[in-house]
Amino acid sequence: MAELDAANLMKQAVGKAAADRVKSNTIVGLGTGSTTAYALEFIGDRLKKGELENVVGIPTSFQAEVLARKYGIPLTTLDVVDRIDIAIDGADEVDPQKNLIKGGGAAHTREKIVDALAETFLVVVDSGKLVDKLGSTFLLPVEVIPMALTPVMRALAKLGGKPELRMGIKKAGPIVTDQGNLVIDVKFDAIADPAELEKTINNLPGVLENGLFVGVADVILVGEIIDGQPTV
Ligand code: ABF
Repeated sequence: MAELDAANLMKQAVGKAAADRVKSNTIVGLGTGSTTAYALEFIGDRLKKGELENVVGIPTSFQAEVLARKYGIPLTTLDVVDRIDIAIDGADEVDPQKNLIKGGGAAHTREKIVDALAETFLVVVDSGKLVDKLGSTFLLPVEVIPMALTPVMRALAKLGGKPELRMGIKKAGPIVTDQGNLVIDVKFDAIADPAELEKTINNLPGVLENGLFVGVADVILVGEIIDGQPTV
């Protein structure tokens, strides 16, 4: 097996730390992205070893659903459960108030539903995701229904952003979300009031959800390399 680089060693360490916090007899929100993928793998390992029993997952994306099946995590839906005990999910940026930008995987709409419902939302990131102000390194993703693309792009520009339609591999066509919608990535130079911007963007007709997660995260697990060793 290929050796992991530093970024992946941090992701693996933080994924394991998150999986270790999952308890038996719980309903777990299963996030999206490469860091969470390690957590799902370790949850699957613990289930196989019998360290964990009666854990069911609620996936935040088709990607999470596929990985959960691969790692043997039983799945359920929001129609049949009355709670989510813990959600584990990644982020693209984390500020000192635990506010997040998510949506680099185009899954933020379902992620916000699941993560916000969880009793504990555990965010798994490597240290490169920590910022003083949201928007300083990452573009803000906005999921929009296709017929509203142009008016929403104009409205985002009026709010001071630089909007761009997210394209797929080789720029052959736009990325399409699990809901059949499009994603606009918006450059804002450091977001002064994330709570206000989250609400303002979600009020634009045609916007389904944006990637600002304000006041949703409970615990941030950060993977770092200290003295050459991956540490959480
Ligand atoms: C999802 O995956 C997203 O909301 C976030 O955009 C991304 C983080 O991915 P990774 O862990 O691969 O950096 O959690």
